[in-house]
Amino acid sequence: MPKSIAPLPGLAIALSLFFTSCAQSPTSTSETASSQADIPLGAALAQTSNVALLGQEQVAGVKIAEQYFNTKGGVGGRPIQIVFQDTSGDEAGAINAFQTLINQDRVVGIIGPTLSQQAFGANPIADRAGVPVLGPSNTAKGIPQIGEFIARVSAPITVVAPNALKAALKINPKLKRVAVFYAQNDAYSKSETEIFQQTVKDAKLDLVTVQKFQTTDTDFQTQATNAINLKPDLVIISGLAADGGNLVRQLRELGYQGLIIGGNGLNTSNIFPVCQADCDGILIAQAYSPDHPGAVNVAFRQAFQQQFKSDPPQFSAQAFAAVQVFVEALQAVDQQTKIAQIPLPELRQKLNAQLLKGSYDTPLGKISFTPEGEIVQTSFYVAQIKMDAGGEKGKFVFLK
Ligand code: 1QQ
Repeated sequence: MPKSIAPLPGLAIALSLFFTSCAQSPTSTSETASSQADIPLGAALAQTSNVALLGQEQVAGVKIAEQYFNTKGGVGGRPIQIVFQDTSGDEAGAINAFQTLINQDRVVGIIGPTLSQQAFGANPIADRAGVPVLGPSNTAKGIPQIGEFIARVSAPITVVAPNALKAALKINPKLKRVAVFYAQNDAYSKSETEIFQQTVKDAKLDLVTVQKFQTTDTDFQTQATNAINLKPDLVIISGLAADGGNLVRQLRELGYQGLIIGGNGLNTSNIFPVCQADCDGILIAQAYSPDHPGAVNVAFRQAFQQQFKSDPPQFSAQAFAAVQVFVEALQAVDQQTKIAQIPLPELRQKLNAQLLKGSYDTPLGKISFTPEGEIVQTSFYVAQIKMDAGGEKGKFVFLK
């Protein structure tokens, strides 16, 4: 039996700090977005379930962006209105949220969903309906290829994840034996572990074991013991926040002392209440740094700090960037033809074409897209979690 299974004590409190209910839907049934006061932009994110540990950071980023761009005049003087639909943590929830946003809320585009696993279910619906989707955190292989209306602001695992291994080798150049864990019921985890395993082999390290689990698991004693028996000096985990945090904790409780790399699903301070002091030292690759010097990032960081008293995390920055891309692409469309005069299906089409053409100076740095909808981004980082001795407070320290 596990000694302890973290009951996610932080989640209820953390969630209560956020606005978790759905925004009012625009009521207009007009064919254009013109009779609506504001321009409706959809956000299909996980606001409930364990996946809200990740989704709540996205909601925060989207809201800061909404306020920021509306203060700057929105689109040709018209504000945008973010319409939130909670996807919860699974595919069915994402599909429902997408359908509501497309058919009922009549949004111009959608930011979401939170997980790649959900994107593979929901994105084809938007693609068929001709509604542009920007994935704020979908990192698995194959996301932009879902269709012509699908793009992402979240760099793929292939370019992000290997940086964490490089950082681990810098900290411990002698490390040799690597144990890999991944959640086999999750698309991102499966995609990320492939890259990690290949990177381990390319670095001529020994991949001593590959252990599988489910994102719903809470007891990892068997897999952790199997791995520890093989004396790894590096453990790499591709899973989500709750399961990943519990796995870290149980590895440490069973005596594992080597380095740990966490994948993108562990990339949130919401794992701190789960693994507490045992979170200390986890290495996680980052597609965002709060220190990025661009003016938009400085403003974003300041707004985030004011509200949450901490630096913005990657998921919030990516969500902000997704709103920014939509707003700036809408502005470009509006300059050609007033968007109030464009029927919604045509507006969605024009918006999709425009957003793929543009380049954007975001908190993530300068980004653009390939014609297929893959993000083009240049700056990546690695952070290490530092916990205080009591295990209550922690932070992500960016490595040089
Ligand atoms: C994906 C991910 C998640 C861990 C982001 C929340 O990277 O599902 O693609």
